[in-house]
Amino acid sequence: MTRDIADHLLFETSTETANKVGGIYSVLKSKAPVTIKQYGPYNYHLLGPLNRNTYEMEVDVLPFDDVDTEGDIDTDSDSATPYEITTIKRALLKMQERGVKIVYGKWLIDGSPRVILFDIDDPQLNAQFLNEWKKDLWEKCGIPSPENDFETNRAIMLGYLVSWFLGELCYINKKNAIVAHFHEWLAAVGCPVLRARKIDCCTIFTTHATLLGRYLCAGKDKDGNDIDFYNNLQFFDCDEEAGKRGIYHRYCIERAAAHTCDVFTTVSDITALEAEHLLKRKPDGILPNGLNVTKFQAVHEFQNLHLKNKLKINDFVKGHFLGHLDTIDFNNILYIFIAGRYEFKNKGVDMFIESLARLNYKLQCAGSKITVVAFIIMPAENNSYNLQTLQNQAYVRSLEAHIKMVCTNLEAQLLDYALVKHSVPQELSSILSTTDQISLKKKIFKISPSKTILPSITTHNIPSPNDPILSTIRKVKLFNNDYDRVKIIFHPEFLNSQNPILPLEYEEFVRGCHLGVFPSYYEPWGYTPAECTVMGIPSITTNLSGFGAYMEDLIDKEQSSMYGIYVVDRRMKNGEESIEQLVDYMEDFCSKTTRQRINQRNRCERLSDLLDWKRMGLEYVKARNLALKRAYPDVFAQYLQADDQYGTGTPEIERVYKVGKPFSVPGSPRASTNGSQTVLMTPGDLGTIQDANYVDDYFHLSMGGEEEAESSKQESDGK
Ligand code: G6P
Ligand code: 1S3
Repeated sequence: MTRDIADHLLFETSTETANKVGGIYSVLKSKAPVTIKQYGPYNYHLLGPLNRNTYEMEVDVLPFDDVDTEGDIDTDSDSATPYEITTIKRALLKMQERGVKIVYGKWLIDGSPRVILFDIDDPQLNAQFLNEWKKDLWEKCGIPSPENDFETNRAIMLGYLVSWFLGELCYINKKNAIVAHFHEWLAAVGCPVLRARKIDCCTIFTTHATLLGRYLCAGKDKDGNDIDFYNNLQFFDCDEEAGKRGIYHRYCIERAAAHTCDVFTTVSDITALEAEHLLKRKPDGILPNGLNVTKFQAVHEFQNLHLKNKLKINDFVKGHFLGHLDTIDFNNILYIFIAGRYEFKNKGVDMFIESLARLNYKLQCAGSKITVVAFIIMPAENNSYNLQTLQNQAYVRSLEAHIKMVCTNLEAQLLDYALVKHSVPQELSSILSTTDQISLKKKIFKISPSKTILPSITTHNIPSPNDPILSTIRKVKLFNNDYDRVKIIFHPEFLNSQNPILPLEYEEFVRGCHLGVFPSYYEPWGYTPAECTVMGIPSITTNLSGFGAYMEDLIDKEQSSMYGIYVVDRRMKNGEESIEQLVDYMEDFCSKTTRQRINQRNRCERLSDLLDWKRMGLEYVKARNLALKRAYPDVFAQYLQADDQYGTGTPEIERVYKVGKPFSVPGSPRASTNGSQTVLMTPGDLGTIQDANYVDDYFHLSMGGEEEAESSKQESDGK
């Protein structure tokens, strides 16, 4: 059957669609504007499970029963409900008739993409279908699923519902080609099922981490030693390793998705290598993660934000270190942090703490006057805030409020004094009323902070006696003593502006800090350092993280620290050497003057274009084109011929986006940010989507290119 591949429909499926969990939510959300720009409002939908507790905050619900369920569908693009939407709604209605509960609506984010959320937790639906589908998955795809793996059961429910929907749609909609893109194994059961059912659509699977990779990196070998993952990639017996960890069935789903999709991708070179060995298929290319970069009108604005938010962190630190503030100079203080999901080894928290202890020692030996406050923001089991933290913060806030009140009185007294005496009072007591003096004294002495109680290393009560972070802090003896130049604060919850002790959104907190430190061992991409970069905050990462390796490929090694991009080598160096390198980077950072830090932040922020979806999104476009080409080679070839108006074999729009110069040669940073139309390609071995490297493989790459071409022309014309 001939389907229109240029006017295709795109469906992206993930468990994080309109459901904030982790990195994939950030990918989908930040990518939405460029995807909508390419597809318009009707050709792009995101699918996922319904989170009954939160969907109302995420989605503007729309009706889908407002279309006729019988008769021909108007293909006129000007009709009230476009053909694409009518067919989608009809498919949903068919499913609803059979008892599936569905929420259809617009995701309340930039770009407002449409979402379809299936209630996979509905007990009735589970009772009706789960066992049947599990049996089918075994019989048709050879994938086993044990009785009580809740997560796998949900993955199966989602996979079958998505396949059902796409099957219905293909039957109703005979016009548009369909691209189904699945993110991560949890959402990827649809890949093998669609293939087994021979549904007329093409599929892409993107793995954002492999199951086995994550487990192996975090685990120990049989002798209790850390597993040397990257040097043994090719030697793992994957079935056995998955079996030993009780995840064989999940691994089967992941591997089946990788092998049954038309185009297999991942987010970085390092994860591609891992996938090739652990999932036994070399990815067709890399889809690196971008960000939706918003630029300030004035360059200095982000610097002002740094100062504003730093002052808020200062307020918190004043409370936390109450009784010890005489040992902290707020003109000489640096805030550094690590943040993310609590994966002690994978996220490099072990290395972070060890290097902090060494930095502390070095700063002490050098007689440094600097104070480094290192925050660890990682959710861990806790029983709310500890008393000391709450009391200290409450005391500082109430003293602050009281002083504000006294100052109001003081203004009037000062005015009177100046008018009457025509001079400046030499002593505060000469203008401060006795009542105010007494009340202030009482307030100040209400809490006499004890010097003997050290500032807490955690803000919360953490019940586990073996918490890895606390145990390691104890081991390296970073106890926030007065003589310590490096202080540590473990905040075992994500931040938000309602937080009673540190009322900041995560973004505000990052802006207020000086340096993010993310020495990950297992990090397929790593949004945290990327986010730092677009906010102009320097960061340290590793060449085992997708982001770190990506930046290392783009910026000359000798120059990268000037841009605030420090990459620790955890791949070729041993653990000890990597820690020393991390300490050196932090020490180097501590030696900078304020001016140097300001300049570094400016340079860092200028890199944000490298991470913008406007560039990164192109790899997604290529992946979809490659999928269409593989699924419909003849139609694809015909389309290209028809599109070749200039007889050059290159469709016009695509030419605008061709890469200007190879990445191996230019100076640093290696991609032009001067508004030219060249597109950044994914660096590295695998690089850009394979097979799709030829001009003939592209068509319809419009992502606002014309607009951009015009605006950069205007810029160069000086308009
Ligand atoms: C921003 C502000 C400056 C301030 C500086 C402090 O750049 O615009 O006014 O001096 O932050 O930087 P620091 O690295 O010392 O926090
Ligand atoms: C994964 O989330 P994670 O923190 O478990 O996907 C993210 C989005 O692609 C990626 O940034 C991260 O490195 C992966 O590990």
